[in-house]
Formats: sequence, structure tokens, C-alpha cells
Amino acid sequence: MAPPNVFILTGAGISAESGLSTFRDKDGLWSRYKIEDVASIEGYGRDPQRVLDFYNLRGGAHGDVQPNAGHIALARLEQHWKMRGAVVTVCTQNIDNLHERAGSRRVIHMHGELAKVRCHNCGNVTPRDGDLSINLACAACGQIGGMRPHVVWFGETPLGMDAVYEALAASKLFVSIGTSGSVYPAGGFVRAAREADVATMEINLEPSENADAFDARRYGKASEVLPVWVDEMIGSVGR
Ligand code: BJW
Repeated sequence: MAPPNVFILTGAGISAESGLSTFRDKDGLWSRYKIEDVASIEGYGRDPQRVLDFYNLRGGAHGDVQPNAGHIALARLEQHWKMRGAVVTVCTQNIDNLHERAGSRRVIHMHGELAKVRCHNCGNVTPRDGDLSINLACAACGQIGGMRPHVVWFGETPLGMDAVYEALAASKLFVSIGTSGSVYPAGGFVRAAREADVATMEINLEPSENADAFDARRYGKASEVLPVWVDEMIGSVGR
């Protein structure tokens, strides 16, 4: 039997066991910072250095972490499926690079990447090289003060959306992993999948805000549930 194309959406929960904070859990980032101060275009306009400090701090934390068994299982699924002619797309809301470091190759970063910086004036994107400050100049346009993390804040357009909806429509299964489903457009993917007759499954520590919208659900730690689920998927079509 040919394996199905799979579209996977991941959120902060998959990286939690690697040591990166989620946003909305009890001790998550939003219990320590105000969203509107550090993750909105208005907050950046009011106090850009405060926003840069928030991302500089997170950049330091990202340097020390490793992919966990959940990331590794998804990369294994992509590699197995590829040999059988099927496509596994990982669309992540996370700005870390743990999927790539685990071996996933088809990764869409819809909320950007912390390893890159962008000039807010001309849009030029370059690799991040150390901490950001409001005194940095853009190598492309020369403007000082507009170098920001290459991430998507509230009120900004998520990245790669054409590729996202194309991959979702070409899939037979949509799996949402480690996300509260409270941020759009990602929170609406489950409904888009259902409308396109794509089967849906949620894998999360606990039921998300959208839990009722899924056809199937598995609850537990991503590092424990994903290796088992991937084994089942691979076993279901034969090795
Ligand atoms: C585990 C686990 C373990 C823990 N194992 N699981 C009114 C209605 C509807 C929409 C809107 C509205 N008003 C405004 C909007 C739109 C707005 C929005 O959604 N607002 C909501 C607050 C309502 N969205 C936007 O503005 C977006 N842009 C947009 O819509 O543009 C228009 C457009 C759309 C489409 C095409 C073209 C144009 C932009 C959203 C930007 C989000 N940015 C952030 C910060 C930047 C990146 C960063 O700093 O890292 O992205 S906010 C933050 O939330 C971050 C995350 O990617 C995102 C999602 O969070 P996530 O990943 O779900 O984390 P948590 O903490 O919420 O959940 C973790 C889950 O893991 C929990 O469920 C745990 O149980 C679980 N878990 N440990 C498994 N071990």
C-alpha cells in the first residue's frame, strides 16, 4: 500500500522537552512577558530595544538545546515516506531549528526563524550573527535601527502561506502537535483540512482549544507519543 502524504503542524509543545518555554502554559513566556509588548508590531514601535532584548535572551537559550525524540520521530517518518514516494511536510510555528537539526528536510517556518534577522525598512534577510541592537545598520540599505528578528508578530502576515495551503490540500492526513490552537491562521488549519476531506489528528499534552474539531486525538508528551505513532504509521504500510 502506498503511504499517504502527511501535513504536520507543530507548536511550542514539541520543543518543551528540549528545554524551550511554551507560551501559554502556566510557566510559559506569556506569564513573564506581555504579548503586546514583545510580540506585536505596536510593541516594537514603542520600545524596539525591549523587543530585541526578549529575542536576544531566547537566542541564548536556543543555542544550548537539542532535538528530542519527538523531532527525531518526525524526521524518521519523512525519510521512510520519501523512499516510498510520499511527502511529509512539517509546518512549524516554532522559531527554533530543532526540526532541521533532527533531520526533517521539508520544513515551513510560518512564524519565522530566530537564526535570521530582517531589516524592518528594506526587508533584507540575513543569518543572525550575535545579539541584535537598535544601533545596528542594515548591510543592504544602510539604515540604522531597523534590524529585527525574522519572526512574525501579531498583526503581521505569516510566511509561506501559499506553500502551506498547497501542501495541506495535497495531503491525506493533518496532524497537529504541541500547539494550543489559539493563534490564527494555524488554529484554523484543522477546519481547512476537514473542508478539503483531509483526516485530522491532534497530539498534545492535553486537549487543545480545538480538540473537538479533530477526528482522532492522542494525549501525552510529544517525546513519548510521537515515536510510537511513527512506528505505527510505518508499520501500517509495511517496511
Ligand atoms: C505539549 C508538551 C509536550 C506542552 N508534548 N505537547 C480574532 C479572531 C481570530 C484571529 C484574530 C483575531 N484577532 C487577531 C487575529 C489574528 C492573530 C491571532 O491569532 N490572534 C489571536 C490571539 C486571536 N494572528 C495574527 O496576527 C497572525 N497574522 C495573521 O493572522 O495575519 C493575517 C493573515 C493570515 C493568513 C494569511 C495572510 C494574512 C500572526 C500571528 C503571530 C504569532 N506570533 C507568535 C510570536 C512570534 C514567534 C516567537 O516569538 O516565537 O508566535 S505568538 C506565539 O503563539 C508564537 C507561537 O508560534 C504561537 C502559537 O503558540 P503555540 O505554539 O501554540 O504555543 P502555546 O504555548 O500556546 O501552546 C503549547 C501547547 O503545547 C499547549 O497546548 C500544551 O498543552 C502543549 N504542550 N508541553 C506535547 N511535552
